[in-house]
Amino acid sequence: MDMQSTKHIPPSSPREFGFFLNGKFEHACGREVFERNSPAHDIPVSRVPKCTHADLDKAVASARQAFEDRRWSGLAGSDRAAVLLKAAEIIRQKQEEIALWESLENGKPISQARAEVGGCIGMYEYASGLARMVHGDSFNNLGDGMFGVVTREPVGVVGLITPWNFPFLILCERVPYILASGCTLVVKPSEVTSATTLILAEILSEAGLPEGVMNVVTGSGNTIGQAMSEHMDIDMLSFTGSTQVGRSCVAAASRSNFKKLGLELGGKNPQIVFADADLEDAADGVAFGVAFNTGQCCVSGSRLIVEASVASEFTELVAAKMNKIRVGDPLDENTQVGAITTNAQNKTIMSYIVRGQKEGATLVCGGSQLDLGRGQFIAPTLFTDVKREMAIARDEIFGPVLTVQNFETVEEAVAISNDTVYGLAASVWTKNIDKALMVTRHVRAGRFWVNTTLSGGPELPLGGFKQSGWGREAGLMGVEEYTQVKSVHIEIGKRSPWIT
Ligand code: TXE
Repeated sequence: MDMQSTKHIPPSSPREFGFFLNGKFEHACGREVFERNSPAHDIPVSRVPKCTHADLDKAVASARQAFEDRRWSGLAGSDRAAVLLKAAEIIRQKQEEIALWESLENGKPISQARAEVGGCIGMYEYASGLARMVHGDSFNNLGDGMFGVVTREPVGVVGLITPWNFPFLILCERVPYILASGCTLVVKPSEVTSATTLILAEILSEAGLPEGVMNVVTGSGNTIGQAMSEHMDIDMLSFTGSTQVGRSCVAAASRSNFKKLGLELGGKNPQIVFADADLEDAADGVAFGVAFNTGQCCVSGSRLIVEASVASEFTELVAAKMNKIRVGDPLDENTQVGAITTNAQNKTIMSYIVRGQKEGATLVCGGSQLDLGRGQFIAPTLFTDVKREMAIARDEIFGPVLTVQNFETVEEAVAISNDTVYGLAASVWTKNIDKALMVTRHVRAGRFWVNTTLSGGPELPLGGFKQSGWGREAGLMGVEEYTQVKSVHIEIGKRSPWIT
């Protein structure tokens, strides 16, 4: 099928999804349901059950049973790899269906959703290799009487809480790696974008994942999410979302069972542009970096930090690019930027735009809601005359809003870049290798791009410095995070007695 020629329309009635427990779907059956409206079309597209605490306990018990009887962790890595490879194949077959649900629930352009699902296939393929290669270490240098072996064991039952901005991509930056480690899972997707997580559970089951290894509970963050972070039988929690909720996960872990935590939280990521950069390329990259996914992106390049000598020329180039971005119906193949995902997020972004103007920044382009007849859309927005203390320069807005600050020296560029509580990502644009390396060394961020932005793949780990989180996902580290290390000391030969 030629994907690009597929013309999608929103469904005429919402699709009912169940939650996924011990290898099968459980339907609402009297539970309250959460109905999701497409943020671009203002019509209901899906319904998921609001799971109860009892449902969560069953899901955790199912994952616990599957972990303890070793139906997954006891397999050879090659057997786990076979399931992950099969899943990759089924995702490829269902790419269009998954992309459609991403687009309907999140509001992102179908072309972008399709590309994201395509990227996810590679995550399963890559993680399948890691299932076979994850290993420990050995020490043969401890003297003739001792041999040391370091093994890695799966950490156990993992709770995974995901957000609504990249429901499938963020899920797949974690699930295949967690499964490669041998852990079992209880996943809670965002209540507004649960469809593709439920579709994935079915795909994995079809690929041969044993029952109970991956369970999905649906429901809100402050009930089910909170209960997961407090749960005594979840060994590790991977949370992606706001820094505020990340903080509450840390508190909940400390008052429950000290579960291990992986946290990917907010960002206020710099785009550093030197005068010697290819300004045309950089302007395109900067506009893309802030507007992609309507800026609802933890690694969004939301702070432009530009060398003063080219600041006005460069800002004009960026504004011209931003004005040309095609904002519209996500189901239209030509759309580059779709709808704002939630009403709350829409309000947050608009309130920051108002606040920026009140605080004295100059609005160069955008700044308003776009009326497309239905849905919620915001024009890509650019502010100059931004001071470091302004809220638009400090807070994660999570929208298509770019602020501009100027610098004179490399040191100043680094200082402005680091003037944030976050440290998730950064980009630098220059043709001078020394400047690129100095900035890359001194800016504190977990992901860095040189003369590009927002690229990625299954090999490189993801995660943040400072208040952007703990730990790393994806890559080999993304499997190792879900393991515990055991050191084994093996005595060789006759013991030299302590008591004689
Ligand atoms: O996030 P929440 P929200 C940032 C972004 C955005 C802000 C608020 O700045 O404006 O967060 O968005 C679950 N215990 N990011 O309110 O609440 C929730 O159900 C456990 C950055 O939507 O953090 C969902 O599954 N879980 C970000 C997930 O947490 C809880 C992505 C994220 O929701 C919970 C999204 C609780 N008490 C927002 N409360 C990124 N890093 O990419 C909610 N949740």
